[in-house]
Amino acid sequence: MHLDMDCFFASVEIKLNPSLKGKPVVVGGVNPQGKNVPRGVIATASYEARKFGCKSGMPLFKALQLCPDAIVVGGHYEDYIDCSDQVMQIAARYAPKVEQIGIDEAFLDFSNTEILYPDLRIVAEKIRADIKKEIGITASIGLAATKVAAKVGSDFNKPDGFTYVKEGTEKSFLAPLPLRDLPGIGYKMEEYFHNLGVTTLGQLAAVPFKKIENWGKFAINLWEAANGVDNIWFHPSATVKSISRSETFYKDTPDENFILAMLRKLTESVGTEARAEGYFGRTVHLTIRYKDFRTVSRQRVLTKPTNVTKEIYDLGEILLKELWDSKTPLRLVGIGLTQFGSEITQLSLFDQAHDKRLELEKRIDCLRKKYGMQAVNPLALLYLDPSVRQFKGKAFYT
Ligand code: DCP
Ligand code: CA
Repeated sequence: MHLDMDCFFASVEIKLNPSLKGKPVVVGGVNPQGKNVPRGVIATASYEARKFGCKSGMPLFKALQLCPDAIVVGGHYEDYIDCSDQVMQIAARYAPKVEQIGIDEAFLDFSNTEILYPDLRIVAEKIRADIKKEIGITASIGLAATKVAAKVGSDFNKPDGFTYVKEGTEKSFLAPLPLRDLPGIGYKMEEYFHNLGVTTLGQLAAVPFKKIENWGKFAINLWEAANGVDNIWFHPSATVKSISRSETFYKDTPDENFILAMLRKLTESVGTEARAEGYFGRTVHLTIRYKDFRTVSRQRVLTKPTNVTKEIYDLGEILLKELWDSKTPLRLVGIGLTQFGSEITQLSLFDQAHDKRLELEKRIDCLRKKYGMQAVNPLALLYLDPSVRQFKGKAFYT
């Protein structure tokens, strides 16, 4: 199942100021990473404004040309995060596994829940109703047996829509749709296929594999997706290289210091491996598991690729605090680093703090190699063993 909020930032702005309801609204201000968007570009538009052609990424002046009556709002990033958290919490009420892939969207995994939920269509409608009632904004859901069909399905009846793609009909559901309805296809790729006479997903799916093979890896992925089959894009942790660690606690605990210390310990291990392999990750993902085994994860892109433990941890801590209410006992925490690229040395020329920290951590790596992982410890690890005895005679750093 794929859940996607409708014109998300605009919906939150309308919730904050209900007098905007029913009006054309465009949002300026910030992007999904909380950064200011380039001056004058809109983040999204309400569906009333979309009727005039306004859409994400469009320069504001152009949006106002198309829709002179549009009301420009924005900047309430904290509220977008709050609403996002509430949405994900509602999803986690029903789904055993929630894989959040953006600020306003997630895949909900209902594998092996047939006995609990004989009809997932009812569950989808319950989730949408809960969101509407409790948060006051609308969501669209696509329900399908593959992620690609679910994702395209959630866009199919927007806004406030539900689309059910019966198992076995993924390919025929996708067939009449234009190429751009597939996530990941940019206008350049679309143009490339148009020149070959391929404009719909059905036409793409019908191209013989032999031919697709010659067009390269990207085309193979698209072709698989057009055939309704999940490809590498939809298995981020399974097929793309990722370094991750998780640990189930000795007993469930709501102790924040303990959980943060565990997160730090796990991140030490992730960072050490990334540095040893020479990998620089672009995305940090964090997972928590509640005592009833509900598992929730969230990921975010770093400002620049890194393998510095402290930088990975700092983002992990932010994600943990966004995802967890600091009260409900947890049984597991996990952190991972993905989306590896090559070393971007030029970047570090401008960032002395990053360089210094990397130098420190590399020295610690050397000490640990010689004297063992426990030889040098982050101070926070004391929370894992308050008796301290285990750490006697060891070195600490923060
Ligand atoms: N966003 C952004 N800049 C972009 C695209 C999106 O800042 N270029 C932000 C604003 C969106 C939010 O991320 O509200 C979610 O993005 P979506 O692509 O899901 O778009 P919307 O939720 O706005 O619209 P839709 O109803 O089509 O899902
Ligand atoms: Ca959305």
